[in-house]
Amino acid sequence: MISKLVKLRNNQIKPKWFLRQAGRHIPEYHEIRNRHENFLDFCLDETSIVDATLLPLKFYKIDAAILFSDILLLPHCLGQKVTFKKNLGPSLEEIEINEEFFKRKLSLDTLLPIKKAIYKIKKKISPLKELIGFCGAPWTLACYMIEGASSKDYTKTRKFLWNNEKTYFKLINKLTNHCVELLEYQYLAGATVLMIFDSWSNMIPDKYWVNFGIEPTKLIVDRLREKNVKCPIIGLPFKSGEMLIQYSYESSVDIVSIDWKTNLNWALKNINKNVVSQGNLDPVLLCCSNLSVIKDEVYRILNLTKDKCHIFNVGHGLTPDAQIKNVQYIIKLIDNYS
Ligand code: 1CP
Repeated sequence: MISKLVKLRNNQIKPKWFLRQAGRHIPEYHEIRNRHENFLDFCLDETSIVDATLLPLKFYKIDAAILFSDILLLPHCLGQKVTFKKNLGPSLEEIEINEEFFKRKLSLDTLLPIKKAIYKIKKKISPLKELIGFCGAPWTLACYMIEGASSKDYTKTRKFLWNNEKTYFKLINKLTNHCVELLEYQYLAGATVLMIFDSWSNMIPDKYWVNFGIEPTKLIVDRLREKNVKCPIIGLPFKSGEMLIQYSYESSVDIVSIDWKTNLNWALKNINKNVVSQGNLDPVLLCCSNLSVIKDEVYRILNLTKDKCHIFNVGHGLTPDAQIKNVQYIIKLIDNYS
């Protein structure tokens, strides 16, 4: 499987790309964004998907394009209305998690523009570059679907869990199946790496961490392998603390994303040695005006990962105020590091 992963494991290549690289920090992004009033229309417009996906490759010498999409397309394809209000983030229609809901099918037809966009992107990028498709992990999707919005603590979701444990397990199971469908769809269209974002795994009550933080991801990866999906799969268990270690052994992912809060030295010593690591740079550093501060941090990561299989990346998404020249500076530092 996956000659590039083997090369990476043998430390022959040091790949780099940036989480949320296509987004709001590049001025041209806003020109593409402004073609559409509704963000989901943007995510389902073939030309805009192609343009936004390719945009960061015009500015940065990076090894991967990340498909311009959003994890909340999945609830949308399940018939839950999703809207994005400017500066307020997503808003999801309140739904009843009842028998009718459990019968709903994922409307893959809605995703046809994504399939067509993937074909086009693949024709336009070098075969040496990866195209990363992705989905939200079941726990994170459930958080948005129940809470109805972003939240600091997902109280409504956790209350729902404690009051309706059985239904919650059923919901996670349903979302797990849909994640498999969505990722397989992206893979068959041409994505060469898949990623599972568990952006709110830090909200999983400890009692349920294995049930909701590890098992669904393991099921997704194992089912994709049964379906002959052969590409590398990345997991991002955001701010999972010590659970990162168990996740690296038991989730079946090939690559584990290390967030910016985690001690990289500790993580590298303790994670499964068969798993490739990615990330850890604080994305906020890319807004910093002092280049020597940036250099110190980049070197800290490069030195710690010198003899390891590590993909250089940020430890969470780039923020809208990230500076293009800082990203370019970091890429130069990585390329010149020996
Ligand atoms: O930016 C890119 O490189 C493009 C691809 C991309 C990705 C990988 C977007 C476009 N969204 C995502 C994933 C995503 N979406 C995640 C997982 C990664 C992470 O943890 O950051 C999450 C949690 C979302 C949900 C989401 N989409 C939010 C809420 C974030 C929160 O704090 O709760 C928001 C605001 C969005 C909208 C969105 N998605 C993507 C962009 C560029 C935007 C901004 C929309 C705009 O105003 O233009």
